[in-house]
Amino acid sequence: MKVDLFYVVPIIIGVIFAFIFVLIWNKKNSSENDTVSSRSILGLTKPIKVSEDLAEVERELYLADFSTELINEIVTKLDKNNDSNARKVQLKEILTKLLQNRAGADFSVDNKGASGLQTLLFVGVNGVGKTTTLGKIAHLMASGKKTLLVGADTFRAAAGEQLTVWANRINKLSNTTADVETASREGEDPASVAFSGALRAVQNGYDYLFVDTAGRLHNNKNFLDELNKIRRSIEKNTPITDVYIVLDGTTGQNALRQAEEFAKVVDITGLVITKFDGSAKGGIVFNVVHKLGIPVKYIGTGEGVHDLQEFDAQHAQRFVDTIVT
Ligand SMILES: Nc1nc2c(ncn2[C@@H]2O[C@H](COP(=O)(O)OP(=O)(O)OP(=O)(O)O)[C@@H](O)[C@H]2O)c(=O)[nH]1
Ligand SMILES: [Mg+2]
Repeated sequence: MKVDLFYVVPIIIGVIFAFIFVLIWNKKNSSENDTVSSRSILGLTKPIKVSEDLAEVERELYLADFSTELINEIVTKLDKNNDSNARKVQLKEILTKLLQNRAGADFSVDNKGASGLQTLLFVGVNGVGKTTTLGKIAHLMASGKKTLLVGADTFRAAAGEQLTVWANRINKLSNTTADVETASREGEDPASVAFSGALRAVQNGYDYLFVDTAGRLHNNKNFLDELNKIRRSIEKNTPITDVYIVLDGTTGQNALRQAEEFAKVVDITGLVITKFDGSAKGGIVFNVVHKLGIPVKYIGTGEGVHDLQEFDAQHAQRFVDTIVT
């Protein structure tokens, strides 16, 4: 009996310690996913190398996915006789100016509806990261504010649940209670969900109304008509202050065409480029701003709640400084 206790007691103590260790380890890892500091966009894209040879600079811009139209515009502005250092300075100036004239999130009070409600609508094609971006931006803005997330996406089965997961995450991380409004029955008209969500936000004094929409093909007329209907049904209750088109940064020139089609249906106020942590090339940021004259307001750098870079004039400058080398 004595011999048994000699072995059993240390084993039991060992098991208890191992159990406590596993508990602490799991807790640490799960909270780390939500508390990592935001991943910077700097250094995520391949740099543009500037040399004395103008044709070489042109080639570098092509490789970085700049549109032909924009490359031509840039190259005509570049001084032909510059050495590589002077050319680098000049190129940085041109690119910074392009972005800074448009960059910057403007959440001015003038933008809000009569009740002080700020309404943000998220649009874009399938899988670009609309819901994820909505969640990240809501988290950024929601602290201490009354926030409603509306899922006007009755197209995809789990869309409502995905929004609820985001609301729970936001509530856990910030001092707020983000509520969710989704379809009450399957196949409900997304415009009617948007309508009741907007009405609820106005009647109950919410500060922010975030409206998520289904991914739709940019060239599918029915889907675009439906989006128009969603927009109108919100506007019956409150003005839409921000319309963000979410573009997948890894899709290159295609993202530009998508944005052009969406712009025919809704007044886009800001661009969000996601998946910059993937194979995104720097050119896309400049192409969309150049073509649409709309500012890039955020850049997504991962799947986590903090993986979002606000893109103001200062960030635009730093972004250009790091990609032109
Ligand atoms: N790496 C990376 N993944 C992202 C980023 N943004 C979103 N994702 C991922 O992209 C996938 C699609 O994201 P969603 O937010 O569901 O995209 P969506 O546009 O709402 O999709 P639909 O509603 O089906 O049209 C998910 O796996 C996200 O985690 C990002 O910036 N970087
Ligand atoms: Mg979605």
